[in-house]
Amino acid sequence: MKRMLNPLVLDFDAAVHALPGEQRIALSDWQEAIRFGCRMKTLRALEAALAPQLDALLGPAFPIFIGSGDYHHVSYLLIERLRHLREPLREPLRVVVFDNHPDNMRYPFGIHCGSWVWHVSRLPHVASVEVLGITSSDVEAGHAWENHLRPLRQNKVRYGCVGRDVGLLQKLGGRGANSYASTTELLDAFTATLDASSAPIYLSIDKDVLSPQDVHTNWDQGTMRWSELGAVIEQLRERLVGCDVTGDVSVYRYQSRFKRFLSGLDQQPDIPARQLSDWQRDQHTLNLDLLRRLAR
Ligand SMILES: [Mn+2]
Repeated sequence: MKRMLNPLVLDFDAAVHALPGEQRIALSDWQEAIRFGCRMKTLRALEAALAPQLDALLGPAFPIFIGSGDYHHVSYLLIERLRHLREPLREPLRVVVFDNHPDNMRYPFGIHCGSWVWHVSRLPHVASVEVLGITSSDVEAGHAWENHLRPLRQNKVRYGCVGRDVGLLQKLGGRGANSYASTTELLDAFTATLDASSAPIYLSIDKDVLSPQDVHTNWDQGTMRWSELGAVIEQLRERLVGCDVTGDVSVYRYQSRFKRFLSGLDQQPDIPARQLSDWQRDQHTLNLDLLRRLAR
């Protein structure tokens, strides 16, 4: 019989409804400091506050729900801490990210939800980071320069885009940048690489990769269907040494004018309260199915 996994909820923003068997850490006091982005020093302070609980919980049995995609940089802490697993990693980690954005952009003020992949690619126990399902214009034309190019040149960070022109990125040496005509082609190409190595996999899902036909998030969304992503997750699950989930939806008004300014640049849409509760209910249904698919 399949066992339901015990999820851990890092509860910054009350986006994630109660999940069966969950443990939940209340972090609303950290919302202003961490949301969207922060100094590395601030992320370290969060790490110190979480360390005792995280070390007891890290591992494949505990998918970690972080809330809105505005917190995706918390994944950096979770991946970094895998160095402290009781059973050390047998070989360097393959980090697989599903996201509508590369999350590998330049950001001079510390770390944020759009730059954390670059930080992860520099960790010594990480072999590669694949970001799959990108349909954002972040990878094209005038935005190409905003990407961290070095890990793309080294093939340490790889993009699997859908329907995007990555010609300029490739001209700049970004051989890790690829685009496919459809989600199906992208996922077929990805799953064909799975048998080539036995590297342990860390899975990070930002549900903004999904079509708005499945769920709504805080960000502009991709075209992948949950049925497609769910099937890939079932193929990966035996290899997972960790998993986190963002892309649940919440509303927040920053006290900091600086953060209001930065997040305004990204044109996140306003979400009416009524719509928010409907969207969170749909997200909850999907989260339950995700837990079923992760269970072994
Ligand atoms: Mn993300």
